[in-house]
Amino acid sequence: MNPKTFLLVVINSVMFSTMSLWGATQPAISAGYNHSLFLKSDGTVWSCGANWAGQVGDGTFIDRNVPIQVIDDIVAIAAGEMHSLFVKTDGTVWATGAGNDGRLGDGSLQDKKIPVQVQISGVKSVATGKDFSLFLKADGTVWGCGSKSNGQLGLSEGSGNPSVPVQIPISDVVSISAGYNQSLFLKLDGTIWATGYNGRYWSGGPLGDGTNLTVYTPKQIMTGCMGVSVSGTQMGAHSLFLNSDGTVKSTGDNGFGQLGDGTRTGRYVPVDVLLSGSIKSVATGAYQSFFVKEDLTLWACGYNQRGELGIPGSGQWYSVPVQVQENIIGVASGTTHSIFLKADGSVWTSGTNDKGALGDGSWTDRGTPVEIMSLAIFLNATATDGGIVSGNGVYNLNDTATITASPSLGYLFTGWTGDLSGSTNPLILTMDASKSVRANFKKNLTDGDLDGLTYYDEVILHGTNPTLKDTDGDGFEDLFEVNTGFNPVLATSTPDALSTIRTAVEFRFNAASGVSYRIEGSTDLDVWNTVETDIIGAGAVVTRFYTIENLPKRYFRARRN
Ligand SMILES: [Ca+2]
Ligand SMILES: [Ca+2]
Ligand SMILES: [Ca+2]
Ligand SMILES: [Ca+2]
Repeated sequence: MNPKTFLLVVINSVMFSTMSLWGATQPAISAGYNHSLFLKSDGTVWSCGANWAGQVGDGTFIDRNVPIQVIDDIVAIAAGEMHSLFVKTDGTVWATGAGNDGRLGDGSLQDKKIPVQVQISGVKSVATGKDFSLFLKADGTVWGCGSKSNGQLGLSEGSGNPSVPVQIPISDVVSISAGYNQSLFLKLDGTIWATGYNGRYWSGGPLGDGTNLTVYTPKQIMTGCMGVSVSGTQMGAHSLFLNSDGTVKSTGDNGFGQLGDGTRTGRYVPVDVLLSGSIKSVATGAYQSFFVKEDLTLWACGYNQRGELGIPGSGQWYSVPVQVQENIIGVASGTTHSIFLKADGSVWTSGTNDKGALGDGSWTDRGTPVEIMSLAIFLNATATDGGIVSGNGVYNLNDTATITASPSLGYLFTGWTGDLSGSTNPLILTMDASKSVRANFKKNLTDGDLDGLTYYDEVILHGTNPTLKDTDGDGFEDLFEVNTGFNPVLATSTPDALSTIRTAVEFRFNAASGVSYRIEGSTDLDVWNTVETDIIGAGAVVTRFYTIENLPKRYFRARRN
């Protein structure tokens, strides 16, 4: 098979969904057919791999096996078959690589070896298919350019491919994914819509509408979703749908088990991926599928031709997802190479490397992921019960971070553990490395007003004033009211001052038959006075009741006479 017919296409711009942005760009990775893009938190993009059409964007057509900085001020990236797209912070888009079919969107059909401006603005993310590009604007509209021959731009059949972006008939879109010649859209309401080529009869339907019919205008496929990814080749394509409940469905080509349903049967209607546990993001490669769980373990199924699943391999396939990595927050996969982004910001690559797509400085395939660079440093702050912490995020080297612990009512902040110590709060630190920090809280057990109730008891349990012994001013202290079942914050709920209270203690001992005993009492355990004497035992328990009224402390004992 001609490798060019393998064409892939990738994904994954969905990552870091749980992290807030604090002045730095969210790092991102993207894998093309045989090249790789890396977006650092400082907004620079680094690129390596196949460069025959200028897709690396370094001003040459020379393959690169070490990432080279090609553009800056970037917030989103996408690597296609032979072209690359970059979204700047100002919403403009820049493109490099193969220009035929108009996929670069600059109005030309020429290849470019350095990024040129696309004729569009207001863009927040991009996706790349084989020979077309998708642009998601901040207003929820989607635009496209390049090949439309298979319906991938949601436009009717007819001659002429747009070489500048044209609007696709869909709105309220929050996420886009492009396959070989398919386009999928996630709308704000959780529905997924699809348009484009829908597979051959043997390879399943990547659009998941139950047919193999090409779709020329976006069509609703799913509801209740929070993520989507599609990839494929000329031979077939498959899609993953991430449901809002953390489960995943799949459809399309299943030649290597990439649908994860335990079979190698192509599907036309979405089926359940056999993976339990809450999944937070999904990604697809040409013949592989990836699932990142909430616990940051990475699971994969499909074809592991050269280690592209993230585990050593030489042609194995997996029809049920297996765990392949951990501490993963992002993954991108091309045809036979993959990129893994770990929670500490490090980037790892594996798979085919004949064009340098792994960026490890060699041209040698890697069956086991190799660390090649770092995209960012992270502050990962967590909190114990009793409070929250802010300052989480991604930073550039030597950025200043402010981390603040905020105790809940009734709790106190006790200090930092992990990579920080002490109890300074807020804490200002220099991010010289990724840090994991825990803010510790404890219940506030001080009793400032000396009423016998702790601060926690007063503000959380009883609603009383922690600086006032008698909150409601009814003449009874808070603790007294709590102990006697009255309402300490309601003056009309108050103990009856004239009520009679009688209390007694029961005193019992085993009296042996025929033995004489006496019972003594004491208030200090020192001086004992006889209370009763000449009690003759009968081999049974002797029981007495004594009042303690007006005698707040009395002890009793029985002795033999
Ligand atoms: Ca108190
Ligand atoms: Ca009080
Ligand atoms: Ca009171
Ligand atoms: Ca009261």
